[in-house]
Amino acid sequence: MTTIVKLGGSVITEKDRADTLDGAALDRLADAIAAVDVDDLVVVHGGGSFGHHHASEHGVSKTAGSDDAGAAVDIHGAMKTLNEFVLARLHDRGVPAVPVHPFSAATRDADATLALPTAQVETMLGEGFVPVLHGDVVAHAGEGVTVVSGDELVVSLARGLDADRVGFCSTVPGVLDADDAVVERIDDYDAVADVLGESDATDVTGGMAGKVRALLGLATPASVFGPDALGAFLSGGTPGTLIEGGADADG
Ligand code: IP8
Repeated sequence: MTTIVKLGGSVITEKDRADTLDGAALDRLADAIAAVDVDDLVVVHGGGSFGHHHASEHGVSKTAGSDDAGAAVDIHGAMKTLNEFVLARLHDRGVPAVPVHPFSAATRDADATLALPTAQVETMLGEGFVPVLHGDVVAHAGEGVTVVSGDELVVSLARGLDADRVGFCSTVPGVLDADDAVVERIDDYDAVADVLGESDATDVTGGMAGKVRALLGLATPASVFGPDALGAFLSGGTPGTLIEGGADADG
């Protein structure tokens, strides 16, 4: 049983202050991960005030690239720093976490399609490690480097590893409807398009609409939940919103 969990960058960092960890929040998530013995767990984390701050300083996004090596190393370096914080908190609790840096492994082709080889992650899982990936920059044909988000990595890993469960630990307790109540289950984008807002801008900034659409394209069921529910998810529950595209939707 392979489980992939994404720790949102806004959850583990202080989004408004550059390069600032929310250590207390990360401690609580690391506690939850250490408390449940999940077989074959892959962790992915976002950029928060580390990656996004440096990416925006260099004008780099998922679509706007840079061929400046200094910019690439700066953004990647900020993400490696955050990754080291995550690893350290997991190690403190005995979780056998090891880093995987997407910049060294993944690419985007000229159509912006992401390719993330998974043999390394699979071998790590087989050896009992918990691979910890992160949003990063990747070499992008014709663009230099662009940002790869943690959400994109989760979707790619879910397909590549044929994962059984995917979880997004986000700042909100799930996908919210117009009254801010958590939508329990989504199996059809049109049914929730109104509350999610159907704008391209939302997608580019990695908002909930783009996330839901991408997750509906997966054969793997995905849960979106808040930080307090990470333990419940890892224990096999479905807190927050369950997004199920269906068995035919293998993308
Ligand atoms: O927070 C972004 O990852 P995300 C990573 O998952 C960078 O969107 C480098 C900005």
